[in-house]
Amino acid sequence: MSIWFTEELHPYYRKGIRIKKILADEQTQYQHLQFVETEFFGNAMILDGIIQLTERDNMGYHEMIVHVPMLAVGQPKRVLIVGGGDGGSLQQALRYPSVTEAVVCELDQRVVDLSREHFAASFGDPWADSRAKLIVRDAFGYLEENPGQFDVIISDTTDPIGMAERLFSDEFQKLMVRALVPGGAAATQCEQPFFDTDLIKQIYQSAKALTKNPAYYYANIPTYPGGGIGFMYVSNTPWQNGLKTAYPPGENKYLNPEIHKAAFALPEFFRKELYG
Ligand code: SPD
Repeated sequence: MSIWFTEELHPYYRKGIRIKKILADEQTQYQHLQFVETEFFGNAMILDGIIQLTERDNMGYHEMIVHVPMLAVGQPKRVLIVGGGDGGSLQQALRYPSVTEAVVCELDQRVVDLSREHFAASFGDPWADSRAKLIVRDAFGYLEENPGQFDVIISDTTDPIGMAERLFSDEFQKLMVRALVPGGAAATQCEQPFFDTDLIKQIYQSAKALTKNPAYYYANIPTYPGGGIGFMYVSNTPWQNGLKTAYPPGENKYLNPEIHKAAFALPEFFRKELYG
């Protein structure tokens, strides 16, 4: 027997995946956390009814959110991942031999614990790397206390609902940019052009007021609404610098030079909305 899981992030749009087995289902201090074994996408993590990642299609998300800013910077040493308790971004960031420390600032320890158990086949155990440092707390306070510290910041968050709404605010972007070293780069989870146009415009405007070269880019992820998700690149360093940088050791499953460039090409309706 199999069960359909239906996600309704937007009240006018639904998508579903078929599930073989529920692996974990608990209410943590912060959220409803579920791990399921799906029929096609491997294991998946669901938070408050929204799919966060699956083993089969997470590579587009994690490779793009991590490597675009990392490659632009060139030799990143200190990296901060905001959220990211599942370990997918951490695994990608640790591929760089130049990285001396990768800090993950995650609010919910249970996300880390259960991801270690249910995503081990895909991510190994990046937490066992001596360069990985887990800080279980709200990212705002941590950013406030760490100005000018990071070569790269990855904001690997849930959708802007409830507690996570603040992570899409102007105030957050200011703190994030302040926490970068000069020439550092950030990438933030930045939703879907069709469904979230106004939010993305607002984030772009605030990134533009703070840095010289912000840009929006996109990746295909079948299990996210609309079949994909975008990211805001936030930096004074142009993202194009990364096109000349060699990839770190290890295998890319999504990113290649053509995808890197093409990810910044936007459909005309959205390009006009965003860049005028
Ligand atoms: N609508 C789903 C957006 C999920 C973004 N967060 C993914 C976390 C993966 N590390």
